[in-house]
Amino acid sequence: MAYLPPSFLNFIDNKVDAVKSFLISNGVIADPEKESSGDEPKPVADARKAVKNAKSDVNSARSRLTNQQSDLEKDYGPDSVFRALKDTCITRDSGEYTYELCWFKETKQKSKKGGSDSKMGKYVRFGTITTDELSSAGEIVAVEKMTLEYENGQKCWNGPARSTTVIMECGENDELLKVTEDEKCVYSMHVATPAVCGENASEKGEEKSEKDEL
Ligand code: MAN
Repeated sequence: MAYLPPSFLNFIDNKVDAVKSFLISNGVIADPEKESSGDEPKPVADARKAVKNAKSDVNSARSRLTNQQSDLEKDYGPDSVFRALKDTCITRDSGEYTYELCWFKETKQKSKKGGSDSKMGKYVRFGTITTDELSSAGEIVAVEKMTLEYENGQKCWNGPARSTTVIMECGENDELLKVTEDEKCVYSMHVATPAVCGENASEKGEEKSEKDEL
């Protein structure tokens, strides 16, 4: 540029400065003086905000996906017939506590006297239990029932982490029939639910014998 007259260079410099301040005042480029104060031009701030929002949308979509994936891995029984019970809870008052069963989630012992709640376990898997029962014909018969196992609840003082076996029988409505503490901090919840009607081996047997009688 040595061959250009200094006055022309000055003229160019002034023009560049004028264009720059025009662009800065219209928010097209960032003002280098303002940059350090953290005061961004509006379009830059807007773009940054949009990126931040998009990132948080991606994160929440990712966490929804993770939740749905772990839900798909959860055991909802044969043909997932129990999935409809998910996110519902039933309760029953018994003695000084209200017991709560949240299907496929957790069981709780809630104090009625203002004491703290005890978590009685988190849902882990299906199981079965065989009990002796008196049949309508007056005979003792072995009845197999489906169970839901809840483990790793609040630790019992001088004992194990609380756990619950939910023993299911066929009934018209979801109902918590009885809660027992079989050993210290090992609980059983007896529940009625339409979800197991026709599922338990014994109930299939009963259906069959009823039909045989007809
Ligand atoms: C609480 C309740 C009882 C349990 C005792 C054990 O009182 O959870 O069911 O037996 O703690 O200390």
